[in-house]
Amino acid sequence: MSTDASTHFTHAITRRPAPSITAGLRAVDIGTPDLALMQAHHAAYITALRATGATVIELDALDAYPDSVFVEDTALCLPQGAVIMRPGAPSRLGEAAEMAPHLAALYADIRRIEGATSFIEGGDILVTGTEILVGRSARTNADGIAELTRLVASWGKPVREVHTPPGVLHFKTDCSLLDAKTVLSTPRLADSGCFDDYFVVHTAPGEEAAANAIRFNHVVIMAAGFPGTRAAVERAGYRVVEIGNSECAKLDGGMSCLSLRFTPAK
Ligand code: CIR
Repeated sequence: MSTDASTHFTHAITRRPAPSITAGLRAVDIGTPDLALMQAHHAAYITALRATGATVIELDALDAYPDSVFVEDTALCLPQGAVIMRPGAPSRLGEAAEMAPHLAALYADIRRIEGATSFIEGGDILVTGTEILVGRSARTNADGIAELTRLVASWGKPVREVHTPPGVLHFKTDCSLLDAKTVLSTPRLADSGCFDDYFVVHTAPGEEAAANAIRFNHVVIMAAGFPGTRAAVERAGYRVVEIGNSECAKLDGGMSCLSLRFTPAK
């Protein structure tokens, strides 16, 4: 496995799930999340991140924002600096400003998506070894992508716009980076051709929900319960850690959504 900056990080930020999580956004109502079980899964997730040697910052719950446990959507963190997003879900817009001071404490260079018509969420952004893929979705629009492209133009990786499959919340709902040039993807997303320049490990049939994983230092953290996909990732040479995701899944959330992962510039 490589030690590329796109897969190796010194820091992660998480936020504790709030009691209001029961009011979190969901595409289809398949049941109310159980806060206690979500807290247990969240604690196991943080333990897995810390076990890699990273510093994990745990922010307090924000009851005013039911989806605020899904911190990934609030920012894009690159080695050179961080960009504060403008979430496309109105109930989540204020979460970005809540994250900004925590990143400002770690990064000298903080930039912001500010345009009134610009919307973009971190779940639509996959940073690989060579580029920044941004999926247009119900949450991320052309103006948001254009603004991000301008903001990161001097940071070394080009932005490439891609498309999130219809009915899928975020681009990364359906894919994850395994190493600088290798992705885990659902066949429906890979079939769009967006990963033609990458090695692709496919999710197993019926296990599309396993696609949202994270490569974090020497491990791949995956949602529990997808044995076919786990086996494919292990066959490709990766060490897998499984975390329960039953409660976040009720809100269309997965492993990537629960953290910002980064190595801040000094
Ligand atoms: C939402 O609909 O915004 C949340 N219920 C789930 C956000 C998941 N975030 C992510 O995939 N990055």
